[in-house]
Amino acid sequence: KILVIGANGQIGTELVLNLRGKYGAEAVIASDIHPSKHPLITEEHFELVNVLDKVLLENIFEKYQPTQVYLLAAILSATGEKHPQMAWDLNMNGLLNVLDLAVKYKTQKVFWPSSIAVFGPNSPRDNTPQYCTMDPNTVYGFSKLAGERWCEYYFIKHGLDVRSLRYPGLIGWKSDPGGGTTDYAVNIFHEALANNKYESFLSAGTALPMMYMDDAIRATLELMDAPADKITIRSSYNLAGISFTPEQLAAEIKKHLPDFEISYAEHDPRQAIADSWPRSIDDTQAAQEWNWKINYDLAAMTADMLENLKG
Ligand code: VAH
Repeated sequence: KILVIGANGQIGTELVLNLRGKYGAEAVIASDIHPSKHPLITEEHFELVNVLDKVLLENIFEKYQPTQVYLLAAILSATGEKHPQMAWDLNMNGLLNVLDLAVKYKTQKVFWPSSIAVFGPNSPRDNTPQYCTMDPNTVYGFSKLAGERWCEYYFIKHGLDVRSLRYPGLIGWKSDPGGGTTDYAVNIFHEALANNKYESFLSAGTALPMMYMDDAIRATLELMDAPADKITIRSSYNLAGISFTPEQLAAEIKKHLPDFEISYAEHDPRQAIADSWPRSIDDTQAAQEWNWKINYDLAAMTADMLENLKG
């Protein structure tokens, strides 16, 4: 059985759908703290669980003896700044509960997402390398940095085969993002189609590393399928996708919706978060060690998003 914790989230939803497509619905147990509202994820093969309730979580491990666990439950950057203690507690103790139970129940592989949010104001801003100064100043960012250290620690001390990717901002149409700083790049598509306009909470020139969800899910499955001896990084791999600004994304959307207009809000707290992150990422190791390569550039992503969202 494969257990996906955080199945209602932006990534969790897509992972459940993809893993069930690959292994069959009954092979993938979806779990989250609330029932699923997604039309394709019913209460069948679904367990209500709070990843912070270790006793309840252990019952799930006992019941399903999962061979793989994907932990996607987390509080993202913007929400984390509104509720710092809650973000630290969920992001850190949720991970520690899963790592501990994965060792106890001999789970073969664990996936845990890190983020480009582990970099900070003094990290190189362009083509940010795998190893460099990392001084994240959001709770989300340093919870992910600490989480990377714990993942590597459990690999070294317990031999746990835990694998991780530093996801950029992810853009998809099957699920909605929640509480992130990169969410503008998803919201813009919905509003462009509904109202032909969108007010961006990030300034026109704010470049951020981004990736189409199809690429991010494929990267995850390719990493998880790679032979263990090919994996040399047990903290988390840099993963580069596309890098663009709200202005560039708006211009690409206008190629399909000529009347679309973007405007820019001032003084949104998410601007400071975005300004502390890299503009682009270097993912040489992922390319060399498990042949990572993206399929979707900005034009292809925009066309696919609009095609699938226009209904
Ligand atoms: C966020 N979507 O905005 C997440 C992600 C790199 C950004 O970690 O917080």
